[in-house]
Amino acid sequence: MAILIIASHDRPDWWARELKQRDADLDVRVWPDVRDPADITYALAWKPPAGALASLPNLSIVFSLGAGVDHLFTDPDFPAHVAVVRVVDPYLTAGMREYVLLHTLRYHKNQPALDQQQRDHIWDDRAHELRQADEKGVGFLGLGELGQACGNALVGLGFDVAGWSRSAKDLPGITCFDGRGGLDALLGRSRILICLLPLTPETEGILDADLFSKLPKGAYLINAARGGHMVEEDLIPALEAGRLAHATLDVFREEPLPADHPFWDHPQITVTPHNAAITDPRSVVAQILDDIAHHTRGAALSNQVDTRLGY
Ligand code: NDP
Ligand code: OXD
Repeated sequence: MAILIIASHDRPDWWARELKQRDADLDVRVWPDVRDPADITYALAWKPPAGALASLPNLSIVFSLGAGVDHLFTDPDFPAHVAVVRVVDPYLTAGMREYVLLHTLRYHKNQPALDQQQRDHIWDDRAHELRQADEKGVGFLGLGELGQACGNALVGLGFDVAGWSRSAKDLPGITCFDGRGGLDALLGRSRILICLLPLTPETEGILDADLFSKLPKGAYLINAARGGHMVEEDLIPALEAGRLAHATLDVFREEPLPADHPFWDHPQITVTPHNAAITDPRSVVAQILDDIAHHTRGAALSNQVDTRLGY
């Protein structure tokens, strides 16, 4: 049994070091140093090159090094028989909760407009509508691990929180909508909309002009999920028409965001470099080794992805 780390942009040596610290006898290899491909039974992967996983004949589990798994399924040769496990981790959840609280509160307190007032040397403490947290509808696209954790934190601060998911839910303190039929109702009450959906064929391009038109005028958008959720050409027209007031984007169709991309300099857009929540190998390696132990005993894996649904 050998473990292959195949994550060129995600600190592969750190993952290798953490694995070896837990068990010095593990046979850990770092792509492209595979040696005999038949030795590899487990892969820890983030955006692996297309065809790389298919070249490992005895691969049984791929551990995504993030919560999302879309980076695996874009490979047309992704081996269908292989189990996929994703990250669900308290530190990752805390990171996203912090990001969502930071940017939601920034919007709630009108900070982007106040930043502009400062640049213009304007002292005006009455320029913005007074709306309390419980009068501020915050809507989540996605009510999974991250959407629920962030939603609960905002409920704790007194916000009027709602969310939308594929299957119906009943969550204390959160107004729940589901399915295509529930989306418009969620949008209509969301002054701050937060996308925490997985990227799948159903959710690709969901953040488009049509969706923006269903939000209250002057709504705020936070996309911390995937760049593929956004129809990028639709964003700046919606901001400039006042349909949206501001957008905070952590994820982009092309990452790193190209230096000449119009989002960088737009005054109504905040750009962060896909760091809303970062997987911490010190915590996640233990789960991976537990799952390998479960697999060896024939027991169920934790956080296994439904490959038919794609998340
Ligand atoms: P989960 O799988 O736990 O939750 C996904 C949620 O989306 C579920 O509520 C699910 O519904 C819902 N959903 C999926 N498809 C649809 C659909 N077609 N229509 C309506 N709802 C849908 O994922 P996580 O919360 O753990 O993570 C969400 C995403 O966040 C990840 O996939 C990743 O892309 C992104 N992410 C970004 C990070 C960053 O740093 N920017 C860090 C970590 C994650 P149901 O509950 O019914 O299944
Ligand atoms: C993730 C991510 O999916 O970092 O965990 O985007």
